[in-house]
Amino acid sequence: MKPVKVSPSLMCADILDLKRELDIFAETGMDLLHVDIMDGHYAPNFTLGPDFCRRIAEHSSIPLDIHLMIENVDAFIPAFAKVRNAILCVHPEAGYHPLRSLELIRKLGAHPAVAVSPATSVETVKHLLPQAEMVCVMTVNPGYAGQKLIPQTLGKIEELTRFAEIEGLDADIEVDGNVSWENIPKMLDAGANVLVAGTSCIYDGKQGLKENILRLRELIEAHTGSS
Ligand code: S6P
Ligand code: MG
Repeated sequence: MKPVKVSPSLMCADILDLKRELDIFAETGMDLLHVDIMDGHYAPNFTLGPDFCRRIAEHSSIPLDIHLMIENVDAFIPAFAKVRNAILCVHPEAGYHPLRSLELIRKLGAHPAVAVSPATSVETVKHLLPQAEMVCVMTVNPGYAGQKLIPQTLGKIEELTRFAEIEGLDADIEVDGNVSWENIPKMLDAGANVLVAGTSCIYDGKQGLKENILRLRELIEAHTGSS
């Protein structure tokens, strides 16, 4: 199994205390920083944008994992591709030619990734995987933090894991949505190796951020034998 990576969701961060939280992520060795971008059309909410991403990348050396839940994504890829060493993740059902979007991301020097919404079939992304470095399996509907896991999405992680193995593809498999203490073991068993950490684990408010990150590390280690 690949080493498990953690990608804290900045949508869940305390915006007034962001610098301290970014320093905790550096200190605790977080692998990626998950940034949700929404447009009020494809996703029914508004969150962060390219200026926010650029500012974060100036302060933190952790690569950004930018989740583009937006329509007309090709028009915005150039702005996000300016962020150093970023993963740009697109939704195939939000545009007409997702392969073209992935190629544009690569051409502009960023890392292409593709997301699967809960109601999107794995078949749709199978044809995109050779051009993607990561596939993000959404286990909640796009739009909000704090939602409940849609159970049938776990089977999609398994399906993609098997497909990647059979085809010899090296894409990381990320899981996004209700990545909770209870759900993490099932997600890892299904084959996910990148966990988006939000209000269900590191931002659960029950302990401090640092304590929760250490708890998450321990859970991953106990479950996989690696941290
Ligand atoms: C949802 C978004 C996610 C959330 C994440 C929050 O549209 O793509 O990345 O930020 O799900 O985590 P949680 O634990 O509150 O579900
Ligand atoms: Mg997300």
